[in-house]
Amino acid sequence: MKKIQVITLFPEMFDGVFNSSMMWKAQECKAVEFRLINLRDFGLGTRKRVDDTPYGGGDGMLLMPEPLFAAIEDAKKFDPNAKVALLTPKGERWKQATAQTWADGDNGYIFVCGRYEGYDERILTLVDEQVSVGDYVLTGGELPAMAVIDTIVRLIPGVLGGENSAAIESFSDGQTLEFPQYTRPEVFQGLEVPKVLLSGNHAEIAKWRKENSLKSK
Ligand code: 4HQ
Repeated sequence: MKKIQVITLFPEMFDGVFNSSMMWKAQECKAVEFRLINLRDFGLGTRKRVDDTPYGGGDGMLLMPEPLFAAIEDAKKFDPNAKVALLTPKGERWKQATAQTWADGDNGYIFVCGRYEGYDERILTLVDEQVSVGDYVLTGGELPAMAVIDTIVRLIPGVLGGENSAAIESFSDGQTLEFPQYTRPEVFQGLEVPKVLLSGNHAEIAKWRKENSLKSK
């Protein structure tokens, strides 16, 4: 069973996502175990402080090292072999092929979701992987973590049905995106389904689909 832990100041953001059908099924069939860690629990002092101003001046606040180190230590106690993944726009762009590697491996993951203007750079001494979901700036690492976790969990063997996973395999080489698809009705608001798809000619259909598959960037 793959252990996926998330360190965040907003654990409630994950409730809907972790209880959605695919994620729920993944936990039900013991493919994955989620653990949410509230960074606030490791805050300093009676005010449970987690952020402070940057040395050298500048706008905004940074996550302090002490609460993050303590939260990661707690996560490692639960799963000693887990890799620590930090969500950051400076990270390597998340790809389907990486999702496959992380789903296949035996180790769990600890996702660290930052807030504010970032974190004290010394946190990087505990980080194994820096991941970005794209070249834009979000308010926190929570939405990227949810996207990344979703891509991993659905690839864990047994999470999606047998027929499904076979279908995924043929299109998750990380290069090919899916061809256009249609369902009933044959004509909708004057828009027709391509004739070849109604032909019953499987060779022609396969050829059409190949020609109409997108190459990802
Ligand atoms: N963040 N891909 C967390 C991102 C981001 C991204 C900005 C991460 C804010 C605090 N994370 N900090 N893009 O925009 O992963």
